[in-house]
Amino acid sequence: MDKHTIDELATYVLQAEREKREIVKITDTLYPNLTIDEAYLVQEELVTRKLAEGLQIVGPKMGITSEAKMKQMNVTDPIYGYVFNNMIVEEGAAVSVEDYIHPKVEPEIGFVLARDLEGPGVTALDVLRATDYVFPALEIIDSRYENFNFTLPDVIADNTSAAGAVFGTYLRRPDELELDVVGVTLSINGEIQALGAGAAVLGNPANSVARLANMLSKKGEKVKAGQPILTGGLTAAVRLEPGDYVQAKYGGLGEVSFFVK
Ligand code: OOG
Ligand code: MG
Repeated sequence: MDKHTIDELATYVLQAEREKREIVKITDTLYPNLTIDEAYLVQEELVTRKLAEGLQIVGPKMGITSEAKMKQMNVTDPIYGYVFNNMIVEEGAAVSVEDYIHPKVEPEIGFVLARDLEGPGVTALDVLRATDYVFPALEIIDSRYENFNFTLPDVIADNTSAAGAVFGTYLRRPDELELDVVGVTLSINGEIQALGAGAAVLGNPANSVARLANMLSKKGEKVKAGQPILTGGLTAAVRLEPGDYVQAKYGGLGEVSFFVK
């Protein structure tokens, strides 16, 4: 794929994000044969441009790591993208639906590492030993594509629908919990909309961080100490509406919430 096409596709997706409007997915007509590797080149270009605008990467995110998400999105492999500083929502704060296209929310378990992890060959055990703490999180996703309908290359090129993140402040050492059996409920205005457990994410969310390290190693990159890492939705994502009070509660890992107006 030539540089001109990479630039064109990055512009296509970035403009939709900026103008908060849906676009037809890339693989429909613009570039039907987009491969996964090419899609990551488009994502890299998009990240480079955001950095050039003065935005900062807060941390990486994994996506499509659970059966619930694979089924909901009709795609089958984990992917990664990046959360930027302008996407951060304070715990307990309010977001406006007008700042998004068709936002959804999903509960996740976050990790912060005490030391860098470099693949290949990183295991869940390596991750747990390198982890400083885990924390509860809510991710706001907002695919730029019509009806949240996309193929794997499309969603990779769209920075994996990244749009918002609320990081809870309840921190736990990973050995204080059995992460696979940490339960979670996602409720809106007090009504449970979805529920799950840590094992929904590749058997254990630590596997998701290992997978990230191993995927990044193909580009000569590593998972960095100190950055919050989102390991992927534990449940299917739920559409946000004005008036929503969104709360995720975890077994042994506290809770995290925000409002929608
Ligand atoms: C893609 C983003 C997936 C997750 O946690 O699975 C993701 C999407 O569903 O739009 O963030
Ligand atoms: Mg997610």
